[in-house]
Parts: sequence; C-alpha cells; structure tokens
Amino acid sequence: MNPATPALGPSKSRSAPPLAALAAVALACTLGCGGDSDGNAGPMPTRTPVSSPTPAPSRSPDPSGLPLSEVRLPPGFEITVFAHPVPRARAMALGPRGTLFVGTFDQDGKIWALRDEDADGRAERKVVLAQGPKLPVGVDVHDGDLWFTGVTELWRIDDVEDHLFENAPRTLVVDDLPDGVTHTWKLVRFGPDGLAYVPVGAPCNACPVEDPYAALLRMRPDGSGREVVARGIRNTVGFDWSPSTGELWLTDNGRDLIADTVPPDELNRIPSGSTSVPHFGFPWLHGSNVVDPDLGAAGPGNYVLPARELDAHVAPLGMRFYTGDSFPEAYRGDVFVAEHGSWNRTVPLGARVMRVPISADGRAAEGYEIFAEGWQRPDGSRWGRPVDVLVTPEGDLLVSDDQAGAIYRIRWTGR
Ligand SMILES: [Ca+2]
Ligand SMILES: [Ca+2]
Repeated sequence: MNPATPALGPSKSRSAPPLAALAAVALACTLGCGGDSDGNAGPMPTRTPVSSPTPAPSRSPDPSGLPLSEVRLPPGFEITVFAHPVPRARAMALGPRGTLFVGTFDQDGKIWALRDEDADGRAERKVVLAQGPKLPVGVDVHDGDLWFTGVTELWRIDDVEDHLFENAPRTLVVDDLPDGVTHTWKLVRFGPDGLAYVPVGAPCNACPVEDPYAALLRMRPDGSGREVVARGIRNTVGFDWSPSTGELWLTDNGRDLIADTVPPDELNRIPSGSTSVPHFGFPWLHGSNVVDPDLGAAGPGNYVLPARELDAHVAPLGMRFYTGDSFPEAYRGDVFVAEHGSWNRTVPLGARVMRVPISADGRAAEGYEIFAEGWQRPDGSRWGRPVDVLVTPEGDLLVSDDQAGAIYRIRWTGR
C-alpha cells in the first residue's frame, strides 16, 4: 500500500495525522501496593450507578466474541473492534504511516504494532516489536521513532515503521527513571517543544513527597536536561496539549481510603504564562477543597486547582483533545477521558469514556458527561476497562481496554 496512507481504516483522504500521539496510561496500584483508585485490585462491589446515553441499536455479534452491543454511545456513533486480542493493552500511539503502537501492563510486557492492511476496519497484521521490559505501558512516536517505557527506562526503535518485525533493534536511551513502591510504571509523550514528558507517580497512597516523585518531568530526547514541570500530582497517566492554546492538560488519580465520594479525581491544566512550577495540591489538598485528613494543610499552598473535578475513584487514565473533524462540530476541541474504574468505592464507577466540553477560548472545562459506557454491568462486574484514547487522522476515536484486551474504534455515522 501507499506508505503515506494511514492504514487504520477505509481510507478517507484527509490531511496529515494530528499529533502522532503519545499515549499515556497506566494504572495505579497493583503490584503489591494494596490497591489504588486506578488499580486492578480490591473487592468488587455489587451495585452500579445510574447511566445515561442512549441504548445502542442491536447489532450482530462481533467476530471477537466481545459483547460490544452492551456499549452505549450517543446517537449517531458506532463502536467496532479494531484489534483483539491485545492482552493488557495500555497506551496507544500512531505512526505517520498509520501503524498503531500499543504498550501493555505486563511483567514481561509486549509492545505491539497493529496494522489494518486491507482497510476493512480490523487490524489483521499484529507484530510484537519488543518484549521484556517490565510494565512497558507507555508509547509515543516522535520523528518516526517509537519510544516506549519500562519502569526505569526509555527505549527507542528508530524509524519504526521500517522495522515492523519481532525484536526490532532498539536503543536504551534512559535507564535511571525513579522507581518506587507504587505507581512505578511510566508514560512518555513528546510535547510541541520536542521534549519528552514523563510522569513519576507518588510512591504511596498519600504521603509527603519530594522531586521527582508525584511530578511531571521533561527532558531532551537524549535524556539530558531533566526538569520538573508540575508538582503535586499523585498519579498522572493521561496528558495532552490543547490544540487551541498549547496548554498542557493532565489527569490525576486521587488518593484512596478517605470515603466513597471523596476525593474527586482531577482534570488539570497548566496555565500558560506560569512563572513558577505549578503545584496541584497532592498530598495536602485534593480536588478544590479537600484537605487531607491524615496530613492536614501542611503543604506549601498556592495550589493550582483542578480545571474540572471528576467523580471520585473513577481512575481517569488516558485523555486527548478531539482534534478530528468527523465528529459533529460540538465535539471539536473537547476532551475525552478514559476512566479505568475504581476499586475503592462501595458502588463502582468508571469503566467508561467521558467527554469534557471545553470553552471556546480553550481554557475552561465546561462539563463532564458520559460518552461511552457499558463495560460495567448492572451487577458491578466488568467485561472491559477503557485505558487510553487516541484520535485518528480520520477523526475516529480509538479506545484501548486492558481487561478485554481490545482496541475499539468509535466513529460518527450519523445514523
Ligand atoms: Ca484488516
Ligand atoms: Ca489536585
């Protein structure tokens, strides 16, 4: 096929891909950390919150066997399976020639390359490009090179779309990222400034921390010039730059073990023109006004409050601005957030994709509404958990799911 043609789906000639992605995602506790709002551990409650969007029209069963008909979307949208199985699929990134790269949450993790070569909407070409790094959840494509993470490393596969085969040659670029007890996995994404952004989670549920923990770092592509660009974030997984203002927005997973509905998870924004490194409150202030019950108000103060408080314990992981042009006009510039779902809540919440409408000037979050749900059933059990979102050059929204091991595509059909 024409190497310039995006391979994700039936080709619709559109111009250049939006920001070949980053991807950001991770979850919070699993490996021995006793549970976290975005972790897999913990008891499964038995009730479910009331939901909203319109029931999906009946569809024939998907060849994957996944119960896609249970996913509810606003009228006019359709969800299909782009790839399955992709076990423990986490962050996604798109190459300039249309290859989708996927990181995984696994001790002996795989980095997948997925291509839909025959434009039927499903990836039939699946290659494990790399295997071995612990918890390689993060991926991004920068200047045609694939970057992926380990717990303490950044790896690079040069000219990755010329090397779509098993055990592609890779280079260890950084090997000294901070390890920790909890939130150890890393994400990587390149900003408009050409620097690599890597969040480092808090090494605890809630505790006083020092740099570089509970912070967002950035560095040059050779790993040098490392600096902190945001503090007071417990576990940031998703981040993206506003297409209208260039400001960096980021999710944050709030602490556990206060109460079912406290504290809120967060969508944050780094205001342009900040003259000092913004501090988003963790561990002293959660959301806009929850002083930590264990630590009190002993922190430095002058916190940047959330652009939008999200529901408590929903585990917001990946987030992206909608930069496509195939969804209705009202969606353009809005934020999609993948909520992985909680454990630390009597009534489970999450396992859905939310839409956060953004103001015309690009600086304010004006709402918080369900876009896609149904991975969680009325009895509280889940057959899938959204992790990351990505906007394709065609304007579709891809969603990764580490429980069902799937990549979905949501399209506007108008029907
Ligand atoms: Ca195909
Ligand atoms: Ca905060």
